[in-house]
Amino acid sequence: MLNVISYIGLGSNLDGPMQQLSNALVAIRNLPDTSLISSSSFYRSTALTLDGDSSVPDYLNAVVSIETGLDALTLLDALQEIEFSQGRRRTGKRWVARQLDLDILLYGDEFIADERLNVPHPQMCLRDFVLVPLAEIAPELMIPGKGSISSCLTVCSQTIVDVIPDSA
Ligand code: ROI
Repeated sequence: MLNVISYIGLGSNLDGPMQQLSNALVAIRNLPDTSLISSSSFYRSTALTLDGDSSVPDYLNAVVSIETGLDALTLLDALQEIEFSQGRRRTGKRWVARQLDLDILLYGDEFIADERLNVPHPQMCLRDFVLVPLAEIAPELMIPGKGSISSCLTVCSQTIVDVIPDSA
């Protein structure tokens, strides 16, 4: 049963980001009870870091929308399994380079506050590497509790360097 529209943010800056994102798209397509609705282009972005460390490699970012019958925590489990299968090991450290990050940005219009999952993603409106690809696939989307993408874009980080043409 497919019913909830969810938006997933993808990011990678380790071990072949282009291939990481491409493989993740295939894996998301193959999730049970789920269909991929749309995927944004890939965007190269400078790493947002805690201390502005400029030696951190650039990221590749994208956003996809899916329609899914999985509940939010089952979806999270499935996405973490994809991250793991693509080499990601959680060290407990945040802000470190990673092979693959798959974040549930939105799950329908639900607000979720769980120790494993907060939706809408708490930082999504502060990050242009989320908002710019999201605006590409859903320009009219209203973010629950935050408003329009364009209003969020006026106050967020400026990391996007360029769009990779024909990458979606
Ligand atoms: N910076 C960019 N540009 N893109 C990301 O996906 C990303 N992910 C992260 C942090 C460390 C916040 N920086 C990022 O988790």
